[in-house]
Amino acid sequence: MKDEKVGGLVLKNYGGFYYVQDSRKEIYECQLRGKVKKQVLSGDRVLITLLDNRRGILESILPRRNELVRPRVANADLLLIVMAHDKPAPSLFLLDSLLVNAYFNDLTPYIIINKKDLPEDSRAAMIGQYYPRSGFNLIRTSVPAGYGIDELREAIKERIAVMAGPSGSGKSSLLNSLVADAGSKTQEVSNKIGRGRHTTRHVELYPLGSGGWIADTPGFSVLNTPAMESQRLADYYPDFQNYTCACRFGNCLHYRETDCGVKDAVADGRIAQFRYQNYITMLEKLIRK
Ligand SMILES: Nc1nc2c(ncn2[C@@H]2O[C@H](COP(=O)(O)OP(=O)(O)OP(=O)(O)O)[C@@H](O)[C@H]2O)c(=O)[nH]1
Ligand SMILES: [Mg+2]
Ligand SMILES: [Zn+2]
Repeated sequence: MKDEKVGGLVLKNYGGFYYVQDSRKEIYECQLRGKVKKQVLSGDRVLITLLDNRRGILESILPRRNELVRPRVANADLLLIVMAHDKPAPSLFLLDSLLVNAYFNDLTPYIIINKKDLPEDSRAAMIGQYYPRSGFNLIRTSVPAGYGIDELREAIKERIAVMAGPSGSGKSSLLNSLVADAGSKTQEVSNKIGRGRHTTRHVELYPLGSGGWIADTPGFSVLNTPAMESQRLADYYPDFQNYTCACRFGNCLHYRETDCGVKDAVADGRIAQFRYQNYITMLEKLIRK
């Protein structure tokens, strides 16, 4: 046991300790070795020296594959974009912004349409019609009916998932039904954090009994497009890629150009009109910058 080093995953930072889970699912309360200067994030893969009584010393952080700002998590694999059938009605612009952010940060997005037990708003119907046939992952869920939870659990297996979406769409409720079997209890993430308040946020990764981890995030309604060359934006619209070969110009922005394969696809409904409009809104913001 003495001086044995093992690898693990940081689940949370709380009260000055880091809680690190090893491959056998044991959780160690760790103190930070003084020489570690970088900020340790939930999701970090680390090396720890084991002490007695499930304690340890966090020795070093392994290289990160990505690092999100909101929630502040390292090494996330999946972005679960939670929208509701209704209450609140989905925002198509927020959905497309979140998709761009997911691809930009090298996350696999899953569109989760929750509250399947409620009648669907027309925007929820538009999402259901367009995205699955255009190759996006989409799962419908209902927390009270227990619908779709197993499918969601299967998607998260062995991966680190973070959630995003408008306030009230059911992110915390989904998280609670996913982790119930792991015996964890989630606290409500406060929505009041932010503007003018200096509260430190403890982002916690909750292990699922079936494998994988999930983090909650308070809801929000707007999100910036990541800073990039306007030319790059279409790279983060995978459904446009089948049509760009028909653009006359190699550097086509699919904007004011003539002979544009993307605009042709919009004209005959292969790309949804609203999706193209959201692209143009983001593009114009990038051009103006
Ligand atoms: N009918 C129905 N209500 C749901 C469902 N899931 C969640 N709710 C309800 O929707 C409300 C909001 O759920 P939350 O889980 O707090 O939503 P949230 O996305 O975490 O919201 P924020 O934390 O504010 O971002 C609660 O009253 C839930 O009980 C569902 O599938 N169907
Ligand atoms: Mg919540
Ligand atoms: Zn084009």
